[in-house]
Amino acid sequence: MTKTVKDPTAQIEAAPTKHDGESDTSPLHGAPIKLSRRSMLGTTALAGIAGASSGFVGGLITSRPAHAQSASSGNKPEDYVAPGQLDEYYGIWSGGQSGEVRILGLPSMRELIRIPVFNPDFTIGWGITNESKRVLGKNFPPGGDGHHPHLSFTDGHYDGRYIFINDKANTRVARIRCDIMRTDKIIPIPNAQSIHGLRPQRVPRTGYVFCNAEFRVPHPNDGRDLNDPKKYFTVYTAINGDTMEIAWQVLVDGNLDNTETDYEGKYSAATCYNSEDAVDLAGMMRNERDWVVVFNIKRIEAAVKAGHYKTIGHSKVPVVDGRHGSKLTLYVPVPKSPHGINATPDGKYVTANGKLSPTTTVMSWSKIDDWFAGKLKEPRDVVVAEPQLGLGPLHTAYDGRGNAYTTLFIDSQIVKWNIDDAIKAYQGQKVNYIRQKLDVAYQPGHNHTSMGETRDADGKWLISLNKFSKDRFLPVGPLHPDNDQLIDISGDTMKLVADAPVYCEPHDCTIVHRRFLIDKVKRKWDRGDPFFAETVGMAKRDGITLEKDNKVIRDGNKVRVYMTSSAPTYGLEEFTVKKGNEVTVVITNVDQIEDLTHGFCMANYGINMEISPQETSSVTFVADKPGVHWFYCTFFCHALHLEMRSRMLVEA
Ligand code: CUK
Ligand code: CUA
Repeated sequence: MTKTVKDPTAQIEAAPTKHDGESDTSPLHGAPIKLSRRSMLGTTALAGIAGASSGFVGGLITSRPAHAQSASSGNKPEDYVAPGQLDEYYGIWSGGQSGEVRILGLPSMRELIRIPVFNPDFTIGWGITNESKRVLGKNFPPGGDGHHPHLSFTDGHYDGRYIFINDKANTRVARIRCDIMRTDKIIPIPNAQSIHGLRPQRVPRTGYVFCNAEFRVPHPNDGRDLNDPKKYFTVYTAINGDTMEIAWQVLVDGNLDNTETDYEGKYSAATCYNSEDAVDLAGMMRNERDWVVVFNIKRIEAAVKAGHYKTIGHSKVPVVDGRHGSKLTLYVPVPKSPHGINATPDGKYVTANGKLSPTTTVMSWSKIDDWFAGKLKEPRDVVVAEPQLGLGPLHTAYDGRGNAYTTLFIDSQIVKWNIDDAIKAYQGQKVNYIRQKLDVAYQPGHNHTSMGETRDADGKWLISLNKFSKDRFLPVGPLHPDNDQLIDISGDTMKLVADAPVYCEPHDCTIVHRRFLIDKVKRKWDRGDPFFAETVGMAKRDGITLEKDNKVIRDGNKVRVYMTSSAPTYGLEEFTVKKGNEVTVVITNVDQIEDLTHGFCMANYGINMEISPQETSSVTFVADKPGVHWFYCTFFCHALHLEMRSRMLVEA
């Protein structure tokens, strides 16, 4: 991932937005707010937009020529990070359909490392080594579709323990250890199909990891009720983030899209874009309002404890009923097919972005308290603002100074707006809450501010994750990279700073100040690390001291080969096995020097793995090809790196 120069074409549209032809009172609103004509898209128009597989995107964006920046000013761009300097922020990027997580440095947007999660990876041997197979499971699917990487919290601050991410493709959730930046758990979610939204509990800590199953399916989904969508359901899931076991699930009405949690540990909430329970596009867009479901965590825990749950099929997970009428949930009607849901860092509000409505709905957590306490009549009474922002609002991020930044997918803009002013406008005051609209290139989905999903929101940087790059980069074939744009939000106006092409399709990211991670990240392995503890246990049973022994253990048809690696040699110059033997090679990198990684590649066996300083890695394969097979080091480790190779002799 390379960054490009500053974009001098950054357009700033003067606030306020013009509401041409203001005349209609929105039927979507509780309060009388004037909506512009173009916001009044009926279902037919929306169907046109959603259905236009070709024309709509190309038609709506105006292609801007890429301007090369003349470096004449001599000013360093805001994102300049000099050679040898460290970035101020870690960017935790979803790798989308690649199934990986990527770690970037910000503001440079330099890609630092990739963490294979749901995907096999030949570089480090993810999906090849025994250690990774224990995480992936035996018959792991070839990949995953990661959308939402989020760090664990303690009291609303990042605590640098874990990153969690969903797999929409194969209905799983993974955990990455921040200290080694390696995936350590992947679990399937039962009674569900397609895990989409994911958010760790903020307070008191993570705690729960909440995740949404997006697709409604029969329960159990074993061939019954195939064509009876009325019997389809979906569930909201709470995972115990410490054990990665499922704590409970909640049966809901409609589907689930994105999820969010509060700053008090009382509630989580999810958007629903299919309150219609439809199985076709037009049907899913029929209602003018869908809803946000709010989950009352204490009440759900009490219901589980009291045994007020059922189980589904073979799963033992307690499933409580949170459908309409349940005391465990609150359904807030919200226009229209809402998508992103984001809590403000002051802990007061949560916004649901309208997607097919030009509005964002702002709800108050304390009013949600009141509703559950029976003090409010209507679910909509928890709404405190519903600003009209522009077309296709998807996600909102915050600067910690009372401003919100919402992506407008259809308008291809980021709109900056003020939360307090939006609340005043909802109460009928004449205030302009729009601060600025900034064109982005093109069609943004998620955005994220530096530290913006924590109490430590610092309002310095905003990332716009754009789905289309069109003409912004050198052409590289029919598949274009996405374009992640870095925006400086430290001043009164947003300033576009850099374009960063990325391999498709990072839906989401988080931006973490380095002070929350830099001291937690290990620079070499601890010999006692649980990641390879099972392999250490096997060696112990074989009477092997991994740090010094170079030995072959024969155990019937099984052969275990233990060796060290130390630049530029393996501990064994050769080992001999018989054709058909099941061979396990265990390598311990005894080098102590930071960054001195070795590899192990067995020629013509499809095997490669990484062994970083003080790490033990192992791989098991059947020696099915007789002959001489050189194994060699794949990480350039020494002037004699090419000579770091030995032989496996396979007897016929
Ligand atoms: S979702 Cu993709 S742009 Cu999976 Cu968070 Cu909104
Ligand atoms: Cu060891 Cu190259």
